[in-house]
Parts: sequence; C-alpha cells; structure tokens
Amino acid sequence: MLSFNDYKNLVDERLLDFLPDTGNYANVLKESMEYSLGIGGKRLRPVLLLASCDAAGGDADRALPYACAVEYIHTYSLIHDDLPAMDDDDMRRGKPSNHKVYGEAMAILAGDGLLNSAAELITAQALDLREDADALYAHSRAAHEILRRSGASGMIAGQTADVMNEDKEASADLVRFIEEHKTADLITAPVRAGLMLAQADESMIDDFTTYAKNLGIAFQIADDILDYEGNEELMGKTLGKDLEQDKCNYVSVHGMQDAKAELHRLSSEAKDAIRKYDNSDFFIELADMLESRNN
Ligand code: GRG
Repeated sequence: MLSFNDYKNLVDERLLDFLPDTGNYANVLKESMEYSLGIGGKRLRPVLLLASCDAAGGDADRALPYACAVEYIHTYSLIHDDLPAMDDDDMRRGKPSNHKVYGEAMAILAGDGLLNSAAELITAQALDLREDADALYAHSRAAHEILRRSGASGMIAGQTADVMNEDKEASADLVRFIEEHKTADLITAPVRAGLMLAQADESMIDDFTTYAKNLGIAFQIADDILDYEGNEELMGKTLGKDLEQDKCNYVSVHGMQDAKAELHRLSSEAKDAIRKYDNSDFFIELADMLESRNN
C-alpha cells in the first residue's frame, strides 16, 4: 500500500493523458476540460479506487484508467453543479468556476465531454481482456458499478432530490436520500470497483461497502458543517450557500450539535466495518482525516 499522497501523485501524473483529442475546431473543449481537472481537488475518489484495489492484492497500474475516469465524472458533476441553473457558484477548487472562464455553453459541453470521456476510457479497458474471462468479468462489474452509481439511480438522483427540494420543508428521510446518492454513491463506487478489479471475495466487498457508504455520508455531513463553520479560502468555494438557498441538509434538519455527533458515529461505523483487514490502517487514517477535515 502507498500513502494517500503517493496514490494522489499517480493520479495527477496521468489524469490529463487519458482525455481524447477534440480536433482543431474544438480545442477550447479540451482546454476547458483540462482547466477544471487541473485546478486542484483532493482526488479522494480515484485514490480510494487505487487503494481498494491494492488492499485486495490487485494491480493498481491497471486500475489507474478507472480511477481517472471516476475523477472525470466527479469533475463534470462539479462543473454542472456550479452553473447558474444549479448551485450558481463562481468559485471552485479555489479558482473561478468553469463557466466563469469559458461561459455557460462551454461549461455544459466540458461536463458532457468529461462524462463521455469517462465512459470511453472505462469501456476501452475491456478491449485487452479478450483472452481472460475472469478479468473481463471483473472489468464489466467495475465498469457497471461506476456508471450505475454516478447515474440516474445514483448521483444524478441525489442531485435531483437536492435541487428540487430547495425552499421546502425537509425530512430526515429526504436528507439521508440526498447524502446517500448525491455524495456517498460516488465514494462507494470507486471502493467497490477497485475491489472488483482485484477480484476480491464478496465478504470483503460487503465490508468495504459498509465502510464506503458510512464514509460517504459522513463526508457530506462534514461538508454541511463546513458550509456553516468552514474557511472559504481553505474550502476554495463560496460558503454559507446552504442557508442562503434554503437547502435541506443534516445541519438544517437536525442542528449543528447532532450533525457533529452523527459525523463521529458514521466515521466510527465505517472504521469498525474494515478493522479486521490487513491493510485497514490506510482506510482508518483516511476516515479520521476526513472527520476532522477543513477543506
Ligand atoms: C450535476 C449530476 C450533478 C451532480 C452534482 C457533486 C455534486 C453533484 C454537487 C457538488 C456539490 C456538493 C456539495 C456535492 C456533494 C459532494 C461533495 C462534497 C463534493 C465535493 O467533493 P470534494 O470535496 O471536491 O472531494 P474536490 O474539489 O476536493 O475534488
């Protein structure tokens, strides 16, 4: 196993290499996709994919395209979320949002381009696996996992529930739906996909699914808390928007004190699910780091 930063460096070194050529008349599309990928980001999701693959004895090099594809999907979701029709945010990752630099039309296209590039990149991995039925099956499961959890029954469903329920009376159930789908699905997908690529046994996949789901919900609650109490410079985006836009989130429904207690409970549950594994240190330290994060 490597450190978080070493996995992150592997991703950062290759992230732009897997983008398709856009052709002379569409250079600006590539520039705009590269802009949002290149301005930073914690790379939490691709790191989780590589580390999960490693933890189950898989080949992290072979998993790298899948990891980069997950970051493409995550980045597209941020570009679209920042648009005036959605969250309307001028800042992302400490820099002007994509539409502030390239305009709304290009930001929509850059998001579309990143999503499609992710699907191209993932599906291309199958082309080398013709002779190995087990590896091809592992690939198909991982590909389906990433595309399903980022899709209309996953992240997009969560974003829909979020966007359609601004200014409405929120229930605890609705808030959990948003946390699970908008955020936890794209944290669970890379963990499960990494394990699937490594052909881990099903009980390990189940335990790490519990870890990832709890970590993902905790990650969103931490984000809600930071929206009230965080530092704009460290977070790299405008804060206080949840209150301004009357968003339903854990803090608005349960209050700050309960939110902090729930964050701690979820983080503990995540760690307990995977403690018994040899390489659990990496995942336990990550949960601790995310619980006390300030960016
Ligand atoms: C537009 C379909 C669609 C979905 C958007 C990701 C998202 C869904 C909205 C962004 C706003 C938000 C608060 C999402 C919750 C998940 C989250 C906290 C994303 C930010 O992830 P980080 O902190 O970002 O990992 P970096 O920049 O570090 O990669």
